[in-house]
Amino acid sequence: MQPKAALATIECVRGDITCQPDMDAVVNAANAELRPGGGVAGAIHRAAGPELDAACRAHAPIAPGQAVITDAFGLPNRHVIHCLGPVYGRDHPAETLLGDCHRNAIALAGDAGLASIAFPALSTGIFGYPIAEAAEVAVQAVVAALADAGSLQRLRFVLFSPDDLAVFDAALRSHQP
Ligand code: AR6
Repeated sequence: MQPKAALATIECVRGDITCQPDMDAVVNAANAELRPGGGVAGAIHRAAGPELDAACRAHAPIAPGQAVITDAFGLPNRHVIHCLGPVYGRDHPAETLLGDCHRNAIALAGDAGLASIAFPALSTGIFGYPIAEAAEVAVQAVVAALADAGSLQRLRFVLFSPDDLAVFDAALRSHQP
């Protein structure tokens, strides 16, 4: 019988998703057309360069909850995994769609044999998802998905503000005492 693989570690840090050089993949809070846009998507496309925009064209458009993987070009990572989170109050059921983003991103990372992945707080900026609700959904989804995630050993949530970091830390503690 194969020994059961050790569970992946999950951590929360304050920082910029474009400055995570020790992660195999970073997740983009994308728009449906996978174009640069603002927030995380703007920062990722600026750091990756125009080749990322060109690579995204073949995959667009995507639907809420969906994830697609590309190379990372100028970013210090191997891949970008682009997720379209739900617009809060418009895309239903928001909790399922936000969970799907995390589950689908982890599945793509596992299929690509990646060891590490970093997520921003998907949907909590321009898309308006309240941070505490989003943290609960995100943490619950990744804890469950990592139990079956093959190669993945490390998962990181990268939060832009100290307040958002505190909220994600609390959600993580409540799921991993
Ligand atoms: N690193 C980490 N977190 C960041 C960064 C960064 N560089 N920049 C912003 N955040 P958002 P969404 C935080 O709006 O809500 C875009 O225009 C931010 O404080 O990027 O999913 C796309 O084109 C917030 O907590 O993503 C879409 O149209 C979180 O990341 C739309 O916005 C997500 O903010 C996607 O909206």
